[in-house]
Amino acid sequence: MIHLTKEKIIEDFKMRLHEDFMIQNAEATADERFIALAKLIKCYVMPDWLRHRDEIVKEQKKTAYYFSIEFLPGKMLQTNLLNLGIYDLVQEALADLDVDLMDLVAAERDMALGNGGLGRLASCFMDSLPTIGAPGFGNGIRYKYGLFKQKIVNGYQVELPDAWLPSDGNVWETKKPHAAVDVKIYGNVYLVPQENGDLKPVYENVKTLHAVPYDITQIGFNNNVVNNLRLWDVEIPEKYELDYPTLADRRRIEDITSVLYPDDATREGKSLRLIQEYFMVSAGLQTIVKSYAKMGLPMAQIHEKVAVHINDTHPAMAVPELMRILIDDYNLEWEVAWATTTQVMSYTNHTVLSEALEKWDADLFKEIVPRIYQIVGEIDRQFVKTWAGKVEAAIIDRTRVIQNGQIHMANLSIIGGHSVNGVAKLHTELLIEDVLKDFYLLYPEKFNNKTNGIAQRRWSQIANPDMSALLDKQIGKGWRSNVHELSKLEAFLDDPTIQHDFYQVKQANKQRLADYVKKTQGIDLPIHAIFDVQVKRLHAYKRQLLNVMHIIKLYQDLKDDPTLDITPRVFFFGAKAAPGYHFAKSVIKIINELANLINHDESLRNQLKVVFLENYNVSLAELIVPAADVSEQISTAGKEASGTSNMKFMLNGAITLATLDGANIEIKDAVGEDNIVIFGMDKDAVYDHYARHDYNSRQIYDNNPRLKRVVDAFTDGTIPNTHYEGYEIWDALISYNDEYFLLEDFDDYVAKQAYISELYKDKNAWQAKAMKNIANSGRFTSDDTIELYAREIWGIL
Ligand code: 26M
Repeated sequence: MIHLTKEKIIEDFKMRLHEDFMIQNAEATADERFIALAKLIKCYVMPDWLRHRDEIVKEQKKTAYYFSIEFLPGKMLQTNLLNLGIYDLVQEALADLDVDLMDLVAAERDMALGNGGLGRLASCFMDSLPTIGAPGFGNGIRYKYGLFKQKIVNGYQVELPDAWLPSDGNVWETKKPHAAVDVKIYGNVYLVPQENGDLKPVYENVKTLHAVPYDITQIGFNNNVVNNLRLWDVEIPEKYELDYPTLADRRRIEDITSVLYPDDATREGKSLRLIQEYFMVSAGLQTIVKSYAKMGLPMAQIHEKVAVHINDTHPAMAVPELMRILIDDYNLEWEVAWATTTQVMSYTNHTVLSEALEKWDADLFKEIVPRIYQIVGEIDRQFVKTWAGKVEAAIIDRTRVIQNGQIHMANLSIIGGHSVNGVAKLHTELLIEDVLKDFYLLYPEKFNNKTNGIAQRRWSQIANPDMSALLDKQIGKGWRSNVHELSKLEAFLDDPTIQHDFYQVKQANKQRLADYVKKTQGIDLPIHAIFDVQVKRLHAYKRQLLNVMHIIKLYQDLKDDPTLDITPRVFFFGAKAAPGYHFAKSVIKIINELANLINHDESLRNQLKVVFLENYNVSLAELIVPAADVSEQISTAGKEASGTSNMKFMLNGAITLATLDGANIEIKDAVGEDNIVIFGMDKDAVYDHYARHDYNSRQIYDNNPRLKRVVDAFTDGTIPNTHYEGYEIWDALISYNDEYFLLEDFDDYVAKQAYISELYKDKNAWQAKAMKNIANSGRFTSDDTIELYAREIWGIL
């Protein structure tokens, strides 16, 4: 990057304000200043971006494209400044102008084009790809509305549109009209014989969508490498405006990139969603093939220069779409096209939940993408032909792409690629031995694990500046560029002075969160209490309800004995429920009413507080995670593919209270059993219940009076204003046999919570464990995760 001084930044910043807003700095709003600074950053990185692109083109470097229907970057200003190495310089320059950088940070809107873990992971990878110097680009959709904004009204979740995009666009993006491509949907396709006997598709009555890309630079950490996230928007080109004569017609088209589907782990077979998927895949692949074609190399070898990653099955149509382009546009033979396509494609699975497995009705598929439907049919036929007689017919029936009139997107992704990975060791094992075991029999060589990681710079240097300063003092600044140096902290775990320093940092972060809660909800929180946090999407398998049951138990204990002293606790929840997920919404209502009950009960003497944080998102996470003492990771063993907030909390010195699920297991391996609190059934115990069909929640309920009293609190009027919700929950736990085993895990959970309460009384012992967690968190950097993808799956390094 160009050499910058404070003076130059001041001069450039003022110039931007003058040019763009015709205003002096003194009169500018935070909004205007933010935009001016963001534009300045774009300008500063441009030479690096152009150079890196030129380098890739000139050296014909193999490039990976990460296709994802979701990206969840949150705010970008601080990361960009940090990665450019000008954070402090800019902060000082602004201070000279009487401007607080934090006011500009506050002015930026969260970019929330994702639901949760999967989208946030994609964004962590976007940060890490340029950081390791890899040619890796994102490909997604520029939704006009991101994940809904959550309001809590009378304890209920209300969803409002997230109008994140200003009318003149997002400052970080650059519209590239010259790079637009056309995407065809609907209509009829006929295969017409050519003179040479080849069949060529002829289209009739298609709708043509104009896909326009917007590029967002992705800046590597301190290395002058700049990559790109390309998000596609839809437009109606003048050329095709006759196809869309009415306003209603036009609106239907604009709808395609209008809103992110807010379902996480459940899917709805909506046609608009299928169009979104194809739109993004087709626009992305057409562009990629065009740029490969410019190299003048044979199409049959495209896999030597291009890798396409399918992030969950949502972009699975990349397989038939690449086949379509190679066969229809470049005249490749089926076998040749197939050989290269399967080498190009790779796929990550993010969940074992069967309700999340993406399937589409063949009729809908055929209507919307008729040519793709034909190709999928051929992929299916070839697959059956290949395996017929070689394996049991039943295996073929279970693994083929088209089954009972449905297209199975996971099957398509696995058959059409060379790599399938899970996102944590246990998750990959489960794919191999259970969920995808038939595929493992056919293609054992395709399976591999890539445990998730996180963008650690964001979750330490940006989110937790006080801890970062303390680390600098204790172990030097090297950890800022090499997180593995956090292990240097191992030498100080038992030093009481340093333990105390970390305790003070934590308390200061807790105060910041408490101030926020006071400001937004008017609740006073004692920061000497344990801050116990569960923030993630609301889902039955994540078991927020188990956490609630423990809170009810504590409440009952305190009501039974008004003189009882417990280690004070504040329980924090942050969670959005999918708008159609009734049960999840009932849990939100219960949490809010329970919070209301507890927070206003003076007889509890401030020993117990419950806070539901409205509209949990990336920015809020940056406030919450550094303030946590306890990280709740309590999913039913085997259900949470990995989890990534668990890694963020660990990095910030929280103690993990967890089941042996997802990456929790790897956290345990990293810190040792004494520095994490594990409870409940493991995956084998859960699977034994499945195999034996012997789980009986009613029996547990009948034989455990303490537990019975907690469960009955949902219906006996203990929690006000939750009549229907309470019965719904009671039914799920008792009448419907407690699908996620809350009752079986309850006693152990309560016991381990009691252990945590004891442990917290010994501040030094607690801090030693917290520091042990920080010291061993380096292994969860997404820089390393993505390097493994780059080397082992994509072959781009
Ligand atoms: C599908 C169809 C229609 C609408 C929405 C969907 C859909 C969207 C998101 C389905 C699943 C979605 O996300 C799954 C997910 O986020 N999985 C999480 O991935 C993380 C990153 O790998 C893991 O850490 C989490 O454990 C896993 O739950």
